Amino acid sequence: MARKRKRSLLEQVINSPAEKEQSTSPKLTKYWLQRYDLFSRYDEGIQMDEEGWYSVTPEKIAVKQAERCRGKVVIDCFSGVGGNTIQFAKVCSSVIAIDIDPVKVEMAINNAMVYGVDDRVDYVVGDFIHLAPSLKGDVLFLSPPWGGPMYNKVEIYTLDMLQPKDGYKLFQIAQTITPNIIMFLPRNVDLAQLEELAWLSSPPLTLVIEENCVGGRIKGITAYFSCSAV
Ligand code: MGP
Ligand code: SAH
Repeated sequence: MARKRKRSLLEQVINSPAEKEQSTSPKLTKYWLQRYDLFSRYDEGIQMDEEGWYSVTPEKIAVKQAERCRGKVVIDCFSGVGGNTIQFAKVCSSVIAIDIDPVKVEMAINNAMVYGVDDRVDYVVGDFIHLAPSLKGDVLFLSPPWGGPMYNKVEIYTLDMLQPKDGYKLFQIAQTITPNIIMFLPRNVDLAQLEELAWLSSPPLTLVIEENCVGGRIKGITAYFSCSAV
């Protein structure tokens, strides 16, 4: 149903005052200044909302994460406005993109259209936690809400701070689908907890941790869990 509205949505975005609003809202200015790091094709009609601005994975990072999933069936469990979904669509055999917020899904479809990959993604509006028992895929990508832009006010970000469930629960649910799990997490995340997740799994999982930088600044940490090379 969401797909039917994609063309009109794209036209509205291109012609709307959204760009002006986004550039003048003080709390979003910092992100707007980074707009081309977030989406290199930003000027071609990319659509964002407030949560989208502060949560989207910068394009360069999303490209790298997607490269690890080349040729696989990927489930983007918290797809937001589609920063990761677009890059998965370019290199993966298929992509399921899930978000609980229908507005985000509309924006993600629009944004995938900008990149010419909208027909390579199956979009689902829904709660990942409820959908999990019916999902099948090779790789699960988790970039859940971190609790807003204040996530970095604590020295060490612990996994229980993740939403909509704590990181242990999210990981446990993910493992019922596949052991190949990728988590995009705050730069101040407790690395010892990630190691614990890997070695407490049965059988223990391989863990690769990647620090993700843009313009020399660390933006986040990607944890790649697998029972074999992903
Ligand atoms: P940031 O720390 O808010 O921005 O988010 P920045 O520019 O690094 O701020 P600085 O002033 O500290 O330099 C950095 C990156 O983290 C964003 O670009 C998003 O990719 C990611 N991110 C931030 N938040 C709050 C979330 C979130 O809630 N969920 C997800 N999945 N990613 C987030
Ligand atoms: N990786 C995305 C950003 C994800 S932000 C990008 O690059 O654009 C986290 C997203 O999780 C938000 O869009 C929020 O709506 C969604 N979300 C929150 N709870 C959810 C749930 N239970 N199931 C699915 N999506 C959820």
